[in-house]
Amino acid sequence: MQSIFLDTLQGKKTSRPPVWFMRQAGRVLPSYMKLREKYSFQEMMANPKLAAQVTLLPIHDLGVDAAILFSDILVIPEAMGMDLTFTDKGPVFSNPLKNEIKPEMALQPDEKKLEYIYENIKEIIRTKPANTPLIGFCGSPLTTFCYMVEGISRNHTFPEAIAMLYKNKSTAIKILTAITDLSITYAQQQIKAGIDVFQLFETHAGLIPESLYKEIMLPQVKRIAKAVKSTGTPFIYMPKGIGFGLEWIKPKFADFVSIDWQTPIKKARKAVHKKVGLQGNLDPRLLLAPQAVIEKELEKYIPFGKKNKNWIFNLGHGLIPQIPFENVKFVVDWVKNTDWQR
Ligand code: 1CP
Repeated sequence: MQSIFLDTLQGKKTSRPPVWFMRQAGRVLPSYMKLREKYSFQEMMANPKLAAQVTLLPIHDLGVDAAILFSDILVIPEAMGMDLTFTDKGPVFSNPLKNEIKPEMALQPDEKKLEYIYENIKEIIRTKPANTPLIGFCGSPLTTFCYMVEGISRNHTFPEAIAMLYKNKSTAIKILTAITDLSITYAQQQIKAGIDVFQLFETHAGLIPESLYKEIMLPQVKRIAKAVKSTGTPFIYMPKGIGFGLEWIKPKFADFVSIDWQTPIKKARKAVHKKVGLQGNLDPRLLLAPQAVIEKELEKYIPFGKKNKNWIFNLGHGLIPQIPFENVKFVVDWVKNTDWQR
């Protein structure tokens, strides 16, 4: 049996859309929370057996059509020499770049610091059920840069990081280039270790004007995309808040684009090149509502799913910790059992 997820990515006709969720391997799973009582997030990432186990929890517990590597986008700054801790309030860097006089000089990229992740990938591949595709990922340069400059995420606005793009553009570009260079090596090594698909998480695309994104960020993002696509690995781009920038996404750049919950999926379909597939875009907060309310919203996707075969069911952003496991499972079962009339 082939994978419905890989078939869809390759443009084949399938009886239903494949389904997986961003942040599926985390706090909505009771099995994950049980492991977290014993181990910290960083302990689990550093242990190939635990990292593989957590990566595969959503396959066993939810029945999703793909696994995503259990890791974090902030391993790139860590491999550039920044001291990172995952606290209950989120990730924190002890030495944010905003405190450095010459921030570009403070970074010391060391690709060897990422090697443990390739070992985790190999362990996942050894232990995963047959035909379970594995998604590898990294953060997009802007999103990674925001955390590196500010050190923490305060209301997701990152004013000092964004200000640096205007006040100290050449320094910002040097940092963004260094992030991109290491991300390219990282993506290539994930592919070598055996991932099937690569997703680039640009959570904070909507923080800057479209023109600035196009000028500074897009060239870097395209370098990562090219490095991935040149290996024949499907490339999914998730630019949350990109707005009209969806029009830039052509097949040469990305195979699929993940649509945020702000953008109506039908409008996204019109904006994005027709040969680029879509992923998305249910509002994760809907999953806090009763199942009857969830089902009504899900039904609205049927006409879209009937017409559009190059579509992967997902959320418009990651699962949030408050969401009940039963509601996540309800969505997976609904997508799998609905007659999509294809
Ligand atoms: O305490 C814990 O158990 C740790 C919680 C946690 C988990 C499970 C963090 C801290 N990261 C992760 C895993 C993670 N992060 C994955 C793995 C697979 C999956 O389940 O999807 C992925 C793909 C990420 C990516 C990530 N990390 C992004 C981009 C995607 C997104 O959701 O926007 C971002 C912005 C981060 C930073 C981060 N790491 C962790 C937290 C709590 C945050 C967000 C901080 C913030 O901005 O508020």
